[in-house]
Amino acid sequence: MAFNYDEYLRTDKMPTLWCWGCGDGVILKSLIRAIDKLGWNMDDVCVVSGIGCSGRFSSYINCNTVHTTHGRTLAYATGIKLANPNKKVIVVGGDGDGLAIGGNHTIHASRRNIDLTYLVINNFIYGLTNSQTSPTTPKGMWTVTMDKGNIDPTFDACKLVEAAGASFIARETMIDPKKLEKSLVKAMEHKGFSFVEVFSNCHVNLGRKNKMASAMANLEWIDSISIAKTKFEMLDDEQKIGKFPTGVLKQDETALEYCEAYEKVKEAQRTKTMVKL
Ligand SMILES: Cc1ncc(C[n+]2csc(CCOP(=O)(O)OP(=O)(O)O)c2C)c(N)n1
Repeated sequence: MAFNYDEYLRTDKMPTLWCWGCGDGVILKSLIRAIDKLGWNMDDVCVVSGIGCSGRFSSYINCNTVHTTHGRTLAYATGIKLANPNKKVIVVGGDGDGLAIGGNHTIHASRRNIDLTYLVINNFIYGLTNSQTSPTTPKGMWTVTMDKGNIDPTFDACKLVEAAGASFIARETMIDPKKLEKSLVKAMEHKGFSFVEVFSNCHVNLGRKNKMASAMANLEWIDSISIAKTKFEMLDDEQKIGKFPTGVLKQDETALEYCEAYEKVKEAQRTKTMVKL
């Protein structure tokens, strides 16, 4: 039987505001199927999103939702989770939202290991505001703010959160929504901070002046820079340049989760002792 997405969507908000061929809808469907697979009750789920095209996730998914300010998703989500440790909190944002204006929150949520799943939709550009350079825009590409070609070095989000201490890290592409769904299931099952970066297309704002103005052309480029982790590891250093490994890149189930650490603070307060970690 066909999967009934409508059960999980605010159908009165359809059609979406996303451009034709945008990856955001495919990613939303992967997220919904992953939640369905886990059998979660939508009353227990909270989706927090920022500002941007990716920010529309909280408008379309039918559960508890918060559409927050640009770059501040993780701050809101941290508060929501600490006050409701039994609820499932999923955060969605763009590369601009999570790596530029919200980059600091991404570092500290990773460091604290709070039990949130953070889905960063990396379309390599500021989509909603029409093509400004983001921290992941490849060098040399046209943007409205660098119309002679981007000179800023490109940023690897997965390496950043690894250095900051995230206990679960995955990277997938919108080209393989089933694989994305599987990684999302693992991320959401993980106890601690799980970071999932998804490469997605924005053929309208990234592609239009970078010779990939169709969704297919943009996805072909994404395919050319993405490579399964096991194959990536077999490449020599020179071959690795400009390529990004996909799949689950890190999974550590032993790190202390932040809500559990906070319970220890409450216990120390009750017993007037120092926290025992
Ligand atoms: C504090 C603040 N600064 C700037 C903006 C304008 N703004 C809205 S969305 C956005 C960037 C969107 O890009 P990204 O986060 O990559 O998400 P996408 O639209 O590509 O999904 C910006 C700069 C804003 N809303 N608030």
